[in-house]
Amino acid sequence: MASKTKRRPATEINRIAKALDDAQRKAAPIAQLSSKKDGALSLDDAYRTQATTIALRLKRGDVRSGVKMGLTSRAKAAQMGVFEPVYGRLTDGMLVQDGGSIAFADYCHPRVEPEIAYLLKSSMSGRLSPTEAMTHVEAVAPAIEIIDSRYRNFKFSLEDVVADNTSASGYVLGPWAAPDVDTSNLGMVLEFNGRAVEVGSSAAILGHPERSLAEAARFAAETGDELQAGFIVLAGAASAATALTPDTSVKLTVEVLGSTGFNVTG
Ligand code: 0L1
Ligand code: MG
Repeated sequence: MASKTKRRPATEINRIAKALDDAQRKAAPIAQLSSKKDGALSLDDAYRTQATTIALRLKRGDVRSGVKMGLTSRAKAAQMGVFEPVYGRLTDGMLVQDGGSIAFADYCHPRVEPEIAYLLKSSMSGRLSPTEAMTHVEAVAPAIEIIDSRYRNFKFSLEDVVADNTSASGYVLGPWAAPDVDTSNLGMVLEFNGRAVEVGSSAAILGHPERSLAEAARFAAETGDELQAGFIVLAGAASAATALTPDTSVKLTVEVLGSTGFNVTG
């Protein structure tokens, strides 16, 4: 990830990471980094900032639980005006139990995305084909990602959103299935209070969610991260994201794989 922008000193990366971490904990969005004079980061520095925000979570007791791919479908990229897949990091503190609840007030402006999750049985890194990547997979599940930008108005540049851990905020996992399920073109329905808000196919995730899985291994190698056995890989959204509302029951059903969901309290 070469860049012409000067590499920022660690003190500056730490300051930006702390501002994003504070915004997340206080549910109080901040101005986009790129909107400030000299605020724009290189992509390298954005990934360094992301790693630093995760280090702050780990210091508070979270444990790394996996990674996520973002901006993987055309609908999603068009919604945000950012046309490049991105990579973020998950911790166990972000896991919302299947059937559990979150409080709307704990978030800046949360949205949800219908996704597919893979559970790794062995570590992987570097340039792998989707078939090679699948040899590291223990199981596959329907998943909902909760995203929440720490920037005002949910607006950002590519570098802004990478620094903000690609808006990663929460994830919900459905039942695990054997990895030989063909995930290339599964119907996906996201419902709010029993009403369909997004209908799509897993094929919208980079053409095949297994391609996104392989991309995660490449991103890990390029950003100095590690994909370990036991990690979850969220392959990315099959559609645009839908804004959450208080007092909402959210359910995702993925053909063959089954359903998962959670509730939003007011
Ligand atoms: O998971 C995603 O696709 C989100 C990536 C970052 C863009 C956003 O926050 O919408
Ligand atoms: Mg996502």
